[in-house]
Amino acid sequence: QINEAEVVAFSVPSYACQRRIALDHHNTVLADALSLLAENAELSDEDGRGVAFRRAAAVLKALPRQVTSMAQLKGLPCLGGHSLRVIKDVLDNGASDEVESTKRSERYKALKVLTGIFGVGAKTAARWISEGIHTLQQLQASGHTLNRAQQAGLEHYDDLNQPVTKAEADAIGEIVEKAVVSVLPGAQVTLTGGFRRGKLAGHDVDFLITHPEEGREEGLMPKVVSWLVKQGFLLYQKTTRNSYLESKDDPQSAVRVDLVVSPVSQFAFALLGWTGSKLFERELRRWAGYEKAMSLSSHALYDNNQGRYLRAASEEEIFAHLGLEYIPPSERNA
Ligand code: DCP
Ligand code: MG
Repeated sequence: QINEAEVVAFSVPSYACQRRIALDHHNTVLADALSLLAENAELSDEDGRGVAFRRAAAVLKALPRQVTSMAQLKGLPCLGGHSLRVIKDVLDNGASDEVESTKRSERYKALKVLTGIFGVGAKTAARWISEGIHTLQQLQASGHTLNRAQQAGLEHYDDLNQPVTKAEADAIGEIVEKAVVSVLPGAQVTLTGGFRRGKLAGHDVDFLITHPEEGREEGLMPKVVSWLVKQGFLLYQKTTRNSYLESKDDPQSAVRVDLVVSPVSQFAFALLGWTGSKLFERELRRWAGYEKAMSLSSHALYDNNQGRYLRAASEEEIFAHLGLEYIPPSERNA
């Protein structure tokens, strides 16, 4: 006998940037299942499906208790039919057939292995798979010419796929700090990305660099890079941002590092834009566009109605411009 009054449906705001999502939450099993399907969609170059699963996972992460019945999910945003089927499967059977068979599929495994190479994206991996290449050995035997980033990525494959710990991130932060102040005294380095959100491990270490005097940061990136190269640290640089470091004392260990330089007038936007999570960022931009007629980037915020850029010296001011409650980095883990 079902007592309807006992089923308390949860309530969650529509946009992930309106929710506080800490690293620890109450629905890890369900969120992990949906995240795996999101990852598989992203690896298959189906970003729309990927975002749909990410949004569904982020709703579950925001719930105040563990989900035990489908009835609790009534009225929640972002839960489409596909996500609901996966959730039901997990609640009924302890696991989802679709998730388990995806994990076991040759295609998913090959996509993981190949995109694990620094410089290889979903499209390249898919092309190789269509040629029957599923492993690093098969890739090497195929005679494909890899670009410089990919060659380096292959050479340091194991290192670059090893999660970076917070301790390593801090050690690298000291090196970057030293490089930056050596080439531009007074410049400031801020840890962004997952580590700023409180994660204890990450796939890379993200830093944002600025100088309190506008304009002084110009031309800083190449100088920082050449300082690091001279010290024997920097192995390879892909673009102005993606790069990775190799430790001088231990040539075996390589770590991905992302460096971003921002003029101080844009610093708050860059800080907000590079702290993540990726879904949180996407939702902030969606909120800005759809709800406020504003365009947000990691450089600026433009108000389409007023026809002007809105200045901000802090993340708090940007949230205020957007009409959102301030969410601290540790609760942006959507
Ligand atoms: N970012 C973004 N969109 C992208 C890439 C990055 O919004 N396509 C922003 C949000 C990310 C931040 O940059 O959180 C850093 O990118 P990472 O890929 O390093 O993401 P995280 O640091 O969050 O994760 P990890 O711990 O795996 O490094
Ligand atoms: Mg990161």
